[in-house]
Amino acid sequence: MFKRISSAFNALYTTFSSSVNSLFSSGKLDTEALATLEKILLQADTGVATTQKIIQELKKSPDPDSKAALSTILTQLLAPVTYQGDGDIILLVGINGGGKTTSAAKIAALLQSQHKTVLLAAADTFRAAAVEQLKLWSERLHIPLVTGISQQDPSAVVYQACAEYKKNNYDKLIIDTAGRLQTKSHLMKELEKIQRTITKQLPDKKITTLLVIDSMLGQNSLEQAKLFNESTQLDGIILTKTDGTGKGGIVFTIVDTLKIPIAYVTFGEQADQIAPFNTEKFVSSLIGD
Ligand SMILES: Nc1nc2c(ncn2[C@@H]2O[C@H](COP(=O)(O)OP(=O)(O)OP(=O)(O)O)[C@@H](O)[C@H]2O)c(=O)[nH]1
Ligand SMILES: [Mg+2]
Repeated sequence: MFKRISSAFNALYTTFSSSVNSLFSSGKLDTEALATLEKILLQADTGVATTQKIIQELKKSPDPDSKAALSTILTQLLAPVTYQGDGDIILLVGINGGGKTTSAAKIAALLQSQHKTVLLAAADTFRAAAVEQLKLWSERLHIPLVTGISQQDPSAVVYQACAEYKKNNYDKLIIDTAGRLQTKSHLMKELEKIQRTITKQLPDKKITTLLVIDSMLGQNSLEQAKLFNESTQLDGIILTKTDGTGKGGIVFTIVDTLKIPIAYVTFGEQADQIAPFNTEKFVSSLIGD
């Protein structure tokens, strides 16, 4: 399990990587080559503002023709925001279909493989199927799960889960939430209530709130992230479905624009298809050494 970290990044960088490498192999980066690089960055979903920043930095670099210069610029762009690691309580939030429930199971499996005791909580009481989905994972992975009944207040499930977590001294509690409620403000209020419930129940525990984003949504994912970031304190992002994109540039846009670190990258539908994000590894996979 969990030996596939490189393949997590593979899908994100392959197109980008081969284009960048062929560009630098021709030696000098003239105006035309810089325009091509700009195009490659934009096609990889880097976004206009961040792309401009990268190109400007490269022009200013004493050695703009070297891949090393680009590598340094990209690393520096990501470096100021690094993920501080998982707290005791991991709360997954995001728009419906992004991959919250699957990511909850994947993180639970990853932590379990590190010999941590894990409790899952199904706080998406909005849809009965959502609870069933997490229940299946819980059975498959042999990880205990706290559920409520359909339409129950999600915070009531979280309350129960916190009590169970405390009582049996678990290392980690992972909470799956709903992606869709009546309105966006309902959703945000619900998340605030869940966070308040945890803080009240477990005042000494560190809560990590992770926004789950579908990488296939490209620039739209940035809009989603902004929306959540406005009303919730986010500690990191889980970028999902990287197996379907080839557009690793979104990583730079998210980090550069929102200053939120990428915590995990997920790919595929198996429990072990998740990798902690690592800046150096990501940049070197992207443009080679
Ligand atoms: N290929 C691929 N599919 C994924 C990945 N993560 C999740 N999925 C699939 O995407 C779909 C939605 O995932 P869920 O985990 O149910 O998403 P969610 O955010 O919980 O959705 P809601 O509960 O509706 O808010 C499911 O079919 C998952 O199997 C991934 O990393 N790669
Ligand atoms: Mg779900």
